[in-house]
Amino acid sequence: MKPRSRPTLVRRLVSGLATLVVLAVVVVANRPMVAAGSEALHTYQINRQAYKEKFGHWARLSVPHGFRVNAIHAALLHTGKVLIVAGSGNNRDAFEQESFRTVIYDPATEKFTEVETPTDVFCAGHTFLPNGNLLIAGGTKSYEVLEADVEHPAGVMKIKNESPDGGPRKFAKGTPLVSATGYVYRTRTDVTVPAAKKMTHGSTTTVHAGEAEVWVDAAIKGDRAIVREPAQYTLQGLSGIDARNLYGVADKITREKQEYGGDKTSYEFDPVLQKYVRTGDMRDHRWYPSLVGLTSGDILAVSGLDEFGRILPGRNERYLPKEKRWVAAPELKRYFPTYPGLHLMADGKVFYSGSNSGYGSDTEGRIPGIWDVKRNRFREVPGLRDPRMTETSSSVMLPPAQDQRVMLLGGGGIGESEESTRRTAIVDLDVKSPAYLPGPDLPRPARYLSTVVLPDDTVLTTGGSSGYRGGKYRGRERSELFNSQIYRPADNAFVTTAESTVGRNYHSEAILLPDGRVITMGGDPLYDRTGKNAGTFEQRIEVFSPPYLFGGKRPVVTGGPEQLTRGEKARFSTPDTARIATARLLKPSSVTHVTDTDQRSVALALKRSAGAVEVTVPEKAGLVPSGWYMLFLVDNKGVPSVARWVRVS
Ligand SMILES: [Cu+2]
Repeated sequence: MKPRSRPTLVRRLVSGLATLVVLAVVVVANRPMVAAGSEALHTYQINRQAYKEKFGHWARLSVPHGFRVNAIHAALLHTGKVLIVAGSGNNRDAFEQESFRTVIYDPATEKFTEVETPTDVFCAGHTFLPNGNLLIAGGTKSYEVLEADVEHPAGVMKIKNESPDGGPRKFAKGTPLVSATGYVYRTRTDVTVPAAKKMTHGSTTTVHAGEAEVWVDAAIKGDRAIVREPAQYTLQGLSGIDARNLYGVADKITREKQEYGGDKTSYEFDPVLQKYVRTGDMRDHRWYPSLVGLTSGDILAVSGLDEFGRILPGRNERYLPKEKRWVAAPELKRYFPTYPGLHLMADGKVFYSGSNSGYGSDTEGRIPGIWDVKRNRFREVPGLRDPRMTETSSSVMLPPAQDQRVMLLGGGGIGESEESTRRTAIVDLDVKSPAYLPGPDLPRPARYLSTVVLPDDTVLTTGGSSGYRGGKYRGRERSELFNSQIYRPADNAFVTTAESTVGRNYHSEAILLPDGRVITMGGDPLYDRTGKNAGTFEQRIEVFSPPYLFGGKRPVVTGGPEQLTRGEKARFSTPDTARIATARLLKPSSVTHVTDTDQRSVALALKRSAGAVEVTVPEKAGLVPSGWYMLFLVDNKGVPSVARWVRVS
């Protein structure tokens, strides 16, 4: 739905008067109806042109029944369509039935399309490649098992093979291993253990055992088969030399909670074919990784839980787009919590804002800083207020990217903490000793805020909740936030906008559309309104039209090249030359868990000429990474054009 054109004055007066008459009748004649009356008044208010001009307007998107999915991931493709990925959508039944969902929404035609989803990409990481494909890596290999549901003691067994001869050894699912005390544990899946490796240094030869990890579950229920210390286990049925060479070791076998396990599958999603195209697998399994593009053109995958639900101890890896494969990056070993908020800087370094989705250590990897990915050095950035509340916070590179300023917003305490903060903070990465400085407080404490860079150099913040996953906060059962606001970097202040009508917490996202509107999706409350039963995933979609869409006639871009080159000029024709004030390249969003390593707005130097503007693309790849962008021309009242898609290299 496009924003409606301005109705005539007469029509506005007539409809306004009619509503007022209805209201008066309702209030006077029917006192118990006053509440409904105030709702009608609210509806009247928010639909007034003057209101929309000041606060913008929210509208519900009608989604055909078959296309309602749990929007866990979303990205704007260069075809102008919105990729909405659920995978199993945080739904155990869907996971077990291998019902993985992806839909594409086209805002231009309002049509939805289903896309075949080969594996469970739920909780993968993603970022756009220079060719416009969306690299999607990782996902879910296994669902969590809560402590109360763990009946059989279980643990990760490392099966070792001391023999360099006889090649790799395969053990089928259900293979029994026996403890010294006689308890039996069975492998949960097939496992292949490589042969030992012989290493010769001069005259000495050493043998390095081959090893592979696998989940094992005790054959009996209850606590008796729990083992709390590291121990060795024998593989039942082996004899002679095999029994000596092949055995299991485990740190512990307990009835503790089993976390979600990561997957190592990786795809390039092709926006034109609308298809997942498999690439080489990742080296590690990753659940909740962040993917960030580097100036070299490589993509870095950082953090995540491994296939056994353990946080990766700093093992990161690189994707080589030309070869479509992943390689280990031991030179970039560095520990981060899951979904770290990473932003590529103009000089090629990577800023870690401190935003994250938790898991792992409560203290390690929580301090924001600048990561020099050439030397693997990390320089901490001090000054953050509420430094213990970075989990579920959001961070965004403020517009324009040339300012090299990142804002961090809200966040909550570690894990299922009920605490959250109103704090925002801004760091200027361009100064000699970057430090966070306080920004304006949010109207309310907030986690999971969606932040969207708009073409007029402002940032919309919407959604979120004060409590953990929309739940309890200071005595209330529900804590979703309906207030939205726009941050104006020029004034360092928030201005209030219209309120959304759908609450969104965990697993929600918002992205800028090429027509200047913002689409919001998702929300995954832990509990329902009573606070007692499981919550249901929010499948309704809303679209926000910012005030600038009611600010008058939009400038138009009528022609120009599709290909732009860094450091070079390009001409775009427009009948609105005289009033064009700025030109911006907006990198399309690719967002999950309020983490978006792509989103940024790059200012273009602008020269007006008759019937056209000439823009200059900045030179630095750290400022304007290769890929597809939306070119917006913005007039002197802050009204943006509809975007034109361009490809920068
Ligand atoms: Cu999640």
